Amino acid sequence: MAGLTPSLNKAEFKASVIRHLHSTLGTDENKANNHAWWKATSAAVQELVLEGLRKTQKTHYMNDTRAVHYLSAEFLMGRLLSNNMHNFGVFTEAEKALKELGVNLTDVLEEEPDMALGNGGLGRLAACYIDSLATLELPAIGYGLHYEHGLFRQEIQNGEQIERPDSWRDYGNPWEICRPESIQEIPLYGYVETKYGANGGIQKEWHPAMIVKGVPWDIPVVGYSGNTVNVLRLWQSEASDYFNWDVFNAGGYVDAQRENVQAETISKVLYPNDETEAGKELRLIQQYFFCACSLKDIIRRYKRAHGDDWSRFVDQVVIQLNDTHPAIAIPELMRILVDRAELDWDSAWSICTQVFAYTNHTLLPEALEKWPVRMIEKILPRHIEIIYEINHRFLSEVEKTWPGDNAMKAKLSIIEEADEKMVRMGNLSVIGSFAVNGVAQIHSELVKKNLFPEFEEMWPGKLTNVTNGITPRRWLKACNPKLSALIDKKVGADWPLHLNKLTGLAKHANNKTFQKQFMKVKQENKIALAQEIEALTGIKVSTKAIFDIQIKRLHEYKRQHLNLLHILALYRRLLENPDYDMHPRVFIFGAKAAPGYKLAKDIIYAINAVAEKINADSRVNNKLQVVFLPNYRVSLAEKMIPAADVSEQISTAGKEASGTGNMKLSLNGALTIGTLDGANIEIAEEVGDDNIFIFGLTVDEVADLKASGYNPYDYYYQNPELKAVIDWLDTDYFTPGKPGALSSIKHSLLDGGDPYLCLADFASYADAHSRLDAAYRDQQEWAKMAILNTAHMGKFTSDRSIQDYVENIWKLAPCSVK
Ligand code: RUG
Repeated sequence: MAGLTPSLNKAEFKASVIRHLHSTLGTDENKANNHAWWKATSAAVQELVLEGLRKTQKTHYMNDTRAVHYLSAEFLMGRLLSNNMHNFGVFTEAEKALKELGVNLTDVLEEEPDMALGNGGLGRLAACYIDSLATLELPAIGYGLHYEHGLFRQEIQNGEQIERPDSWRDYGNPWEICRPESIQEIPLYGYVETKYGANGGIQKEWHPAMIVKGVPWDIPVVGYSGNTVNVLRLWQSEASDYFNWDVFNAGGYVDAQRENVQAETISKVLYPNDETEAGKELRLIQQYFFCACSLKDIIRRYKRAHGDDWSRFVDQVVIQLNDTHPAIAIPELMRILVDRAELDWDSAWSICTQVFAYTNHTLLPEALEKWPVRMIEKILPRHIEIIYEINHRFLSEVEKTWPGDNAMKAKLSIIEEADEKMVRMGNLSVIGSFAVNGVAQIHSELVKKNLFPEFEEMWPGKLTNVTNGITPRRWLKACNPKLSALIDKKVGADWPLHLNKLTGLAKHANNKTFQKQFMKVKQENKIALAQEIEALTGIKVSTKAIFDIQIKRLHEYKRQHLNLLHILALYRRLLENPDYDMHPRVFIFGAKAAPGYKLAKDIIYAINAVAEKINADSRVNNKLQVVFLPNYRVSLAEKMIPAADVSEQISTAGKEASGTGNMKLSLNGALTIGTLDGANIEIAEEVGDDNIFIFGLTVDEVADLKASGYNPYDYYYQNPELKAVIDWLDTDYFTPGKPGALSSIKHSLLDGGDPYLCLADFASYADAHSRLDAAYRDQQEWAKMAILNTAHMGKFTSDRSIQDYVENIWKLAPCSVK
């Protein structure tokens, strides 16, 4: 039953923390505050981490391992101390050691700022994947950007979202290590010179107008059991010395400063977009910067073992492109191989197309990246030539497949011939990769059927599926210690490594004692969350109520406003009939909106306005409460998820590629109310139709309804309750003295055409909520359903996803580190 053997016992841990308090921080036990204890505890753990890192790197080098290089513009790591302690098996020893020192570990953990170098699902997925890669002892490096400011901190003022800068390293970050010995220099702008060799061959030389330095910061990634410690390498931009001195010597001190600022701006901020195109020159430079640094790093490491012999490159290196954000790596590798290594085009292209694989995370047209040709031409003049050459050769393949079909060429071309010529990064990624995957079964089917059907025809088998997953170490073991302890007793303590073992809980689902234990844990987690809610918002919620949680980025397709319409309907029913029969419910939201996304911010404002009104209305308060928790982030998710009774996964069918919050909530025993979208479909398959509340239109029904001319007014006029709640938004009931403050939502739902079909799904959604309410009344039945959710989530461990990548795409072998 025992978990991992701790690598330090209590006494050793205590001694190490005190040593660091004295000699790393220059303070002592009497003076230290929680922040100092956090730093000293982290330093004690970092000693274990660095030892593991050194051994891992040596082992990988000695074995000349093939490795995956995971390129991602986002890594949403959250906090690392608790995770690293769990992975080394020292959490309990540390807790006891600190207790003896009069220090509470929970308070110490709260000192750590979240590493929020990502927006949402995509960035958190990357973090789960590097956790699993290390746990499965696979040689891997994550590559990304060392943003000075991660995702903005959200404050709510008078109901509105206010964005504040995030400063995650203001007081130093105990985990990261700067590696000046591996600095790279990255060219930008300038022009391309064409040279003709004696044998008539053409040589291209890029004369950049600017060089920036890429400084690597390594964050060690500790696998569960602590054997393998891989690295997440994040690039920070700095002005290159030689460039500054040139300008400076020419008398341009101010200009030199300007160049400094420009260079440092590259890694300054994470673009706060999720699924919308930033459309900024700086964003393209960010993408190129981290890809170019990473490729140079990959090639440096390869050359250390293989010199200039490129023949083994494809055996040693696989590069996963996390979305199209790193797609510029494809022409960059071609540039290196053709212009610098002087390989012929075909050999270079053969290498490229055996090295890159691409993950698509969305079908939303606005999220499929395109860059103006003119912008790439200006920033990366050689790359635009290479992109044209790739395209030219690709279009002759299209000509062979569909002779004379110019419409087909226009559709598949990397270049979109619009008023403003654009480079389609999705097409470039598919053409330059040997494998392309979607992130859930239905999503991958839609990628094949709707997004890239012609590519599927040209290259059958290239498009595939890897359903997303989540690390059970962070998302159950660490965040829900009470449930974890209960599970340990039933199925043994090794489920964090073998999540399918949770099926062993199923046979206890009808056992009344186990049901009581399971629900007791849920209740204690709800009490803890209620305390957090009160601390953050001042709202006292009833812990007897159903905790109904929707946590994710704010987007129309995720339909937080559908949830809100239903809350309004419940409120109205309660006002009309004070005896309206419903189990008390607390609706809890957490969501950030992209700062420029007006309607998303209006929805946040509406949720807060409605919450304020309802929470202050004593007529309904024993039945209905609404909470919007500010600054939703990984560490807040870790507190909310264990306390959820209900998980809202209500996107319009076909719009959510996968979702991963759906997996985390269900794993922690929440019941899903959801559409047949993304991974909800696979969750339903696993937990069974009786243990999930499915509602709404299917993907095909959505398509049919849209094709037949969807008119939201049809639903508005047919459903008096729906009409009443929508009209309510137009009054000043929720925003006294400010009529019209919530009208933008009504407008988008009616005159705006309701693009995400909230009205079409409303009745079915409300009905599913009634079923859910009825089910909750039978506590034994509910407990059984909750247990079966936890029991059947084995498929969704990120270890399984990584294993799928390894077997079907990367062809990697583990390398055990002793
Ligand atoms: O919206 C998707 C989620 O459905 C998915 O679970 C997640 C990880 O695959 O990626 C999200 N996503 C997609 N974030 N950004 C994009 C488009 O760039």
